[in-house]
Amino acid sequence: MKHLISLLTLACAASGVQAEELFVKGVVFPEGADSITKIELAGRVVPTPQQLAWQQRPLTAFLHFGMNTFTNREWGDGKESPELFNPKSLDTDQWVRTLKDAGFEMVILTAKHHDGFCLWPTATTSHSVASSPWRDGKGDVVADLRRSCDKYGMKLGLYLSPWDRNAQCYGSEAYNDLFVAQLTELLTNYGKVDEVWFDGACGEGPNGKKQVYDWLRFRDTMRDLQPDAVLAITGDDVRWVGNEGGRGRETEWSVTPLVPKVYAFADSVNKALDMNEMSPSLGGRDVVSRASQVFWWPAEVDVSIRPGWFYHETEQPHPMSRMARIYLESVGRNATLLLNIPPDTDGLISPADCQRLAEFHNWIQTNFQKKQLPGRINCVELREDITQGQRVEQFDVEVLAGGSWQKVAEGTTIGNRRILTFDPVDADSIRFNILSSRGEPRAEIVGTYLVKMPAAESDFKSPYPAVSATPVRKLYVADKQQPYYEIVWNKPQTLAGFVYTPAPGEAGDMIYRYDVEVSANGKKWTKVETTGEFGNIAANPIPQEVIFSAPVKARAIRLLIRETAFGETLAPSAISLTPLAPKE
Ligand code: FUL
Repeated sequence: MKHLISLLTLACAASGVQAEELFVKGVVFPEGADSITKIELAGRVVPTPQQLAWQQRPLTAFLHFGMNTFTNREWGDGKESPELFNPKSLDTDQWVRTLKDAGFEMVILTAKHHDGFCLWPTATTSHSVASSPWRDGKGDVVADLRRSCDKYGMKLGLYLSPWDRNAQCYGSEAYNDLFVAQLTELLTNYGKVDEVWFDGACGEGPNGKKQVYDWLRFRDTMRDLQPDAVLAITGDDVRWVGNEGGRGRETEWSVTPLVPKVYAFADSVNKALDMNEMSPSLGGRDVVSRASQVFWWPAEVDVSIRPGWFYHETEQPHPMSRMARIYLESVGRNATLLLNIPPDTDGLISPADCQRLAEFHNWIQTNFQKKQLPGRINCVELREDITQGQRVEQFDVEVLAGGSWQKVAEGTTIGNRRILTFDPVDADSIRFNILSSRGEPRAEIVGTYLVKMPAAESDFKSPYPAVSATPVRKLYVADKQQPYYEIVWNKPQTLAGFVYTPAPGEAGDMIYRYDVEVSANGKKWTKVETTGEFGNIAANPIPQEVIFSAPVKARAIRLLIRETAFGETLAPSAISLTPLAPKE
């Protein structure tokens, strides 16, 4: 099947098509259905009204703020004193105004992260703002944010971490009750909530036990209390794209056989299909043909404007070249962008982030607002009418230039929005050919642009200078069988800390828990860090900077491995370790 749709005849593309039965949110294939039937039915799965509204809002801001902001960590261990939480000038109006001006339509706050500290005065635990010095324990960050959202016309979403490293009852049924009670407070006392985010990370609680979550009960609580909200990640409305680096897939299906965790059969079916959120193909003919049902489960790209999710003084926002790429590879690849902007220790969005947000907004406005007709162009935006399903499987785009048609772009999926860039060309006309689809496609070109990509700039650099080091040697401590990496110098060095850069790849090749020792003579060793954690390293494998509480003088340093991100005491095959000197 080959359709030619020119820019001028787009509006007619869908006319004359017979009404077909559509399946909201998912469809179970009839027993014994063949692949052709399955593909055809998959093309008729459509979003719920809540999912549709959500997919049509391209930009949501994430606000990672809480105990980690004050301890300078990515994952807290739940033992932090509430005394540490004390933002001097917390101003949610500044957050929301900044984000509104930058084009965001919703903000999602980490009401509770894995350390269990609650940003609202919950009745469920004393581990909350009520026990902190901030506003003499009378503050409520969620209530402040609600007021600011109302003031500026912003939607509100809430992140409530199921993993809780503080709750004593974690690892028992009582924790599910506690979680439901927290959810009930948040979804009852703070007005309309449009997205609820249940993170997928699940480690041990304070007793070393893991929790069996009652996902269905959590979901039903949310549906009862906020029926218009979508449930993200471990819910069945919004899917995690599979990485925290800001990349949607080139082939990104909103219809997938991957079963959301909320269903009891998720693990067995996903295992049989050999699929998870990170799989490269989530909705192609190959996987749909093997499945017995499919879901409308569209992707959300969550990524931070900085390397970490929480504010760290030594980090800087990504350069505009990276921000532009993130936009094209999220919003431009059939996903929404959930961009994290972490408020700082004062409780404000930092000046550097405000500036980057303004530049980001300006770049989008300047490059994508004017839907110019062909002339000089290097970008095309395509859309499918997803109210009728996601159907296009293969297409290309041609321009008429110098009297002949030439192909400038090609792709597989379109979905809600697909943006493709190519070398600039002076075009008299443009056409879009659908080469393969699941039933009658409804797709169109919505704009052509001449996009100016920001000049490439390198990303984050540590403000601590590197100490020149002899190559890392990998050795084993014989008695404990605890592998370690060691660096030795022939004269003493002053060390402020180090950076460990995980090699991209498997979680088993990344260090999660570690100790650090230094030595003046290579014989006697002193621990400078015990059971440190590179929190969230598997999902977000960025360089991990560790700064010691005070600089140390040493001739050798060791990084001892307690656990990889895969939970084993093994040495990754290769690591990159850079010792740091104090700042000048
Ligand atoms: C992850 C968490 O572990 C991170 O800390 C962060 O909250 C990110 C958005 O989700 O799974």
